[in-house]
Amino acid sequence: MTTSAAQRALIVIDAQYGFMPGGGLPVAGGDAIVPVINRIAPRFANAVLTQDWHPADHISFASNHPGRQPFETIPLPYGPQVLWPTHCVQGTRDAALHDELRVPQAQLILRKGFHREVDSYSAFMEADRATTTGLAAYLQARGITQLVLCGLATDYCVAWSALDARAAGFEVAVVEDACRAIDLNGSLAKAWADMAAAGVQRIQSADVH
Ligand code: VGL
Ligand code: ZN
Repeated sequence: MTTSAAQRALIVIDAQYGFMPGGGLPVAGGDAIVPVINRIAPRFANAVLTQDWHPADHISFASNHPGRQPFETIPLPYGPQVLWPTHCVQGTRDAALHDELRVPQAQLILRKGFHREVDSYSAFMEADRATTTGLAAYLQARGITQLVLCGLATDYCVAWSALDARAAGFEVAVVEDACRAIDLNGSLAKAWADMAAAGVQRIQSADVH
């Protein structure tokens, strides 16, 4: 299938200090993705950046569950929830996009995870699997059909976004070397398997033309 440049968008997931070394929920090598994203970004006429954007009392923070530790899983009304260290609190430096990220043509900065009682790994659907962020409708309204995803973390926000993008009918590729993973209890291998099963293409930055 041929797709014009106008029908394609780069989606940069959560390239925030909170997921980089020194951040609230540091991902190993998280900052190494910035130059890779900067290299591929000029290829895209359309780009969307996302920001994990939590209130301080967010339900996903272990600190808001007395007696619980980060990386434990608890049951919530919408399903199991991993408890995370406090990260990407609204308006803090931890929630800011990396200063060296260069995607000046980005048209939308989408924030997610702002509902206190629901997490949102995906840029499309919150963890209750019912509340939309509006991103699919936005992209569809703009005639965009093909998405190239990168960012943090491969096995959480990137993978959930890629799967929801497929479910919404987009063609989806994930740029592996422009992502880094948390890899909690086999989550990275599972994420790639789930993405492959859903028809997500696994590509490298050198494949982006
Ligand atoms: C993420 C865990 C919690 C991510 C966000 O961006 O992958 N992971 N919040
Ligand atoms: Zn989060």
